[in-house]
Amino acid sequence: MLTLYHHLQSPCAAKVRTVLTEKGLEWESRIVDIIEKDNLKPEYLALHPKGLVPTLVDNGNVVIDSTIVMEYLDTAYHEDSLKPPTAYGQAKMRKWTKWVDEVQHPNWPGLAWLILIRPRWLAKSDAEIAALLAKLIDPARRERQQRMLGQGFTAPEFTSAMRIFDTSLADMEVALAANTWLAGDRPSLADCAMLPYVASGELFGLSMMIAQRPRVADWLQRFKSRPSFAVTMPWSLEPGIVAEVRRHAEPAWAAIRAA
Ligand SMILES: N[C@@H](CCC(=O)N[C@@H](CS)C(=O)NCC(=O)O)C(=O)O
Repeated sequence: MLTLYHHLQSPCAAKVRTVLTEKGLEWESRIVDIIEKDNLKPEYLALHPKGLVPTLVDNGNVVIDSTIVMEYLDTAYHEDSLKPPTAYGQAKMRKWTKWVDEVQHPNWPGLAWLILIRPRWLAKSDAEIAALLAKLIDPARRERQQRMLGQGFTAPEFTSAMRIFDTSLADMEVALAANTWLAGDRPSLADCAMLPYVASGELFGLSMMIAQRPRVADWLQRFKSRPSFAVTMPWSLEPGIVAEVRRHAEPAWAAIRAA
């Protein structure tokens, strides 16, 4: 039995949901509320010592770190492989998963945290916020969240996130000129890794940046017509949530337009 501990708005968890669905695997869902920091409760830390989502448990075997989880699933359940058949194709695929792990994801909170989490934290009392921050294990994460909470869209993390997202889209446009999907002519773990970021970017209101890259726009449309999309990004299909997200993102785009 496969059990996934995850959160609907976590792109790392969304990567794994895409793989599970693309491969037609059955799995049990356990939502971990990362906004209220349930990920830092002892029972979850026993599974994932860094207190991050996602965590996959497969018949008692615990697998953490979304790229490792994706690779694990594709190897353990090898039918309908999401790895390109050639060594070169796999090298191209891992270029993308490495980019996501090392650059795209570490810079993502400058957009996602500000839009999805900050508004909910701002509704809390100082004591409640202090208690949430105190739970964080990683001092760098605590410092970053504190800064973004205070500075909002003027935080340096916002500028970096926009720059990195733009680089991702530009590189994707180049890759998609050579192949239908990022690492070949079939969807692979590379596509599963980038999907949550591009789809969330569109949801946040960055459609113009995507539209400037017609191949990326087409890639996103193709993904949206696959059954995995509703499982990858279920929250993006609920009009109430979309409207709320857009409302929280609006100050960012207003600042950019004014500049
Ligand atoms: N390298 C990890 C990163 C996981 C990660 O950053 N997870 C975020 C959500 S996308 C999280 O759990 N955040 C909780 C927190 O910041 O307290 C992976 O790929 O799984």
